[in-house]
Amino acid sequence: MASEEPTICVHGLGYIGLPTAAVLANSGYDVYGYDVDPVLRKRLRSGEISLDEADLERFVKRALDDGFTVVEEVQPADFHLICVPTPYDKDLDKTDLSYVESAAEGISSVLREGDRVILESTVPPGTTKERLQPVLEAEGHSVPEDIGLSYSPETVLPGNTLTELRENDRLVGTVPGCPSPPIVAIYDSFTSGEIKTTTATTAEFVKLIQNAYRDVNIAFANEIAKLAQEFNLDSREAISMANNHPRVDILRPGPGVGGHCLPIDPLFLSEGNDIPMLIETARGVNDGMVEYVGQLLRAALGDLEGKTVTLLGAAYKGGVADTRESPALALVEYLRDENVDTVRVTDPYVESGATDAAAVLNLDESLIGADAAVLVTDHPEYGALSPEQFAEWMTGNVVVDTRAMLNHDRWADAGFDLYCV
Ligand code: SAJ
Repeated sequence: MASEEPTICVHGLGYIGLPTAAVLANSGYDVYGYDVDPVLRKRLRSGEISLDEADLERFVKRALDDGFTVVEEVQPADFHLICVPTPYDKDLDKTDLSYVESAAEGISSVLREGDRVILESTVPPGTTKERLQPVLEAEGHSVPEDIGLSYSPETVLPGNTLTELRENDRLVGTVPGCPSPPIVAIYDSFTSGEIKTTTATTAEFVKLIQNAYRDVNIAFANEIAKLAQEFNLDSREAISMANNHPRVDILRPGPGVGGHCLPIDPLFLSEGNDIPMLIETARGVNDGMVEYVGQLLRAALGDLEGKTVTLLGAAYKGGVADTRESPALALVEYLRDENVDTVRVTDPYVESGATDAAAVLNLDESLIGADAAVLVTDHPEYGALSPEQFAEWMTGNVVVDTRAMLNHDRWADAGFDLYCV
């Protein structure tokens, strides 16, 4: 370990803080990691790490053996990196910034002249300057005179965290008057991507419009899928051909948009005020896909009452175990409201008991006696599902493929009626 390197304290050891601490330690910094959860701290210290991504887990384990220390109390450090959750309270129409503020209180108690604080959590524009700065200044320090303050959003794609942490371009936004080069040097030590500098508020805004853009693009793809069905056309083939144009890049239709980012971040832009019409409509289109899938099922099965329906996938997208805001769980609720007799869920990544919405069963036990199966999550394993095996387990012959992963002819040959979004 190069002891002349600055020290860094990472606050919040979740799916961003933990890998970020690990890449920083790997770059030669002395890194302290602090999380308010004592059980998590203890587990991490005993090497018990369970992350969705195997390569990431190995990488974090190695860092914990060398350069990255999980600490019981916030430590003084040259740089403080805040990576805590910022949930959105839909009842209050407000972002819950309490984790950011309590991390800032912890930091302010150990702040020294010349230290620098960087916020990475997704927040409404203006948060760094208007909410974080006053807490840091409560103990007599002042930004930018003796403390540096910046915002640098993480942009990693869950499922590809390590690669994107080390390769994505990075935005470093500073509060006016604070120099950006020391912060740029930190990110430059581990990313091969380009680092651009701006103001903290612009960087906060950019993070939100990136996710809102993706949400709107997927909503467009979902609308195209519905339109294509009216014309009896294959929407994926049409989108793929449209994308051959050098300035067209439409995303993929599906059962709706889940995860903690795309469905939530657009709300940060307005916080209780009128959300821009296009963004709000896109949210409605994507949330409405669950009902569209329900209509496909109804068209295939007739009355849904008394039926048994199996959902393939509980996670919000393929290859991850995260069920937050998952379209699958919204579909469970929708089908129950439609008086479906039994809704079963299976998922190779999600542990049984991981969600309150439904028990997660093994593939075979979820399908025995089912009238219909709905492929909701694009887990790579689902491309290899066997229609002959399904025919043995299921009572009915209806399959709805919301991700276009199944080979239509093969499933039809095995006697299935296959419906696709
Ligand atoms: N989805 C589709 N069609 C597509 C792509 C995605 O229906 O063509 C669905 C997915 O199935 C999923 C949802 O959208 O339900 C979101 O998945 P995602 O892979 O698009 O994004 P996230 O939420 O996993 O990660 C996003 C990323 N943002 C952007 O690409 C602009 C990631 O880079 C961010 O770091 C992350 O949000 C975040 O933390 O904000």
